Amino acid sequence: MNDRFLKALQGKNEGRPPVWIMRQAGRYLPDFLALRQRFSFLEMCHSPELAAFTTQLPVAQLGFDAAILFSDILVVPEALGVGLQFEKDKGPIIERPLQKDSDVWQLPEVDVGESLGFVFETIRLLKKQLKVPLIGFCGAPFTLASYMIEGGSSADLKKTKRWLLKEPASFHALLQKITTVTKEYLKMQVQAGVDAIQIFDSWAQHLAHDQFRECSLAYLKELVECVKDTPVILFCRGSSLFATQLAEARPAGISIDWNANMADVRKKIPSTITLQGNLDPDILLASDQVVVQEVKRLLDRMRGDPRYIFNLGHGIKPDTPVDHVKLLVDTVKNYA
Ligand code: 1CP
Repeated sequence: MNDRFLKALQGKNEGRPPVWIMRQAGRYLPDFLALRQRFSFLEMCHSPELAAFTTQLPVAQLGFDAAILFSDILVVPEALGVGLQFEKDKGPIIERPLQKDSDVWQLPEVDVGESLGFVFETIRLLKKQLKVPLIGFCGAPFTLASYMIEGGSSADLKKTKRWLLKEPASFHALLQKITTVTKEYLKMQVQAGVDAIQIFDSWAQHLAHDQFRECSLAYLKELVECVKDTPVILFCRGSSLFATQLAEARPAGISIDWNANMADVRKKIPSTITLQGNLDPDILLASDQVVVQEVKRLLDRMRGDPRYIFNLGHGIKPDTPVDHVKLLVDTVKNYA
């Protein structure tokens, strides 16, 4: 078992850092795109065999030091009964978005073992075959609430922010409901065998300082605490700004977006917390030479840090050439 990734989360890594990248299992991979000609994205998520196969693809083909489960953060809203579809080139659609307080009170009780059983089955299949650690994941309550209110992706989260400012009681009731289901979901991912968890708060950058504390951090803390024997990595867009607040939740790691200088972030974050990140994903769209130069620049910056994991500052872009991903991985692995 390659345990470089887990060692870095324990502060015990030696030599070159471990490497994996956010959204490594889909999007840009030719074999994934070929499967998508035959199956819809949700069919792939719901089928443990297809999801397990897709999870291991980038590890087998590109040599990452960790696998991330092939699934989506939106399977939790789906389990909460709001209806989920993915439309080509439009992204996710929530069929019955929440519009008023009573929609929150009417959300159903969820039997997590039953409604998300396909995820746990995928994990069990993967644990039999993987030779690298498996990262489970979920969306943060704030990000999931925003999809459930906006009905899909949104550039400004206008409806969500209006709700949180006008009706804080029902907004927090919604966050608490999502948190309760997600805690169960994470505990069951751990029972099924994941080695670490990453929590994605992809839309947190829309929050002001105090809103972040109240609507994001408070619930992230609950999630980190509910799986205390399993390392948790927190990511949000805006993490270079919110890093010191995220550290208060005492996660094993924080994944930093590409706006910050990682060495500067390191100085502000307790040495008991691992840092992950933070190459700008657009660099992978540049020339071979620029890819190598920028990967090395980041490696030099974090040289010798036993608590560093090489990653991007956000998910890989769909049009990224696979050769550049391979070049990134090889450059990290050959770094002495
Ligand atoms: O790609 C992988 O490595 C597989 C696992 C994975 C993960 C970790 C997928 C598959 N989605 C996610 C997380 C996820 N999903 C996030 C958090 C990470 C991030 O910020 O990038 C978010 C916000 C989503 C929601 C989502 N699902 C979007 C984003 C839309 C938006 O609002 O900007 C999209 C396009 C999806 C669909 C999706 N999820 C995953 C894949 C491979 C796809 C593409 C589906 C297709 O082929 O049509």
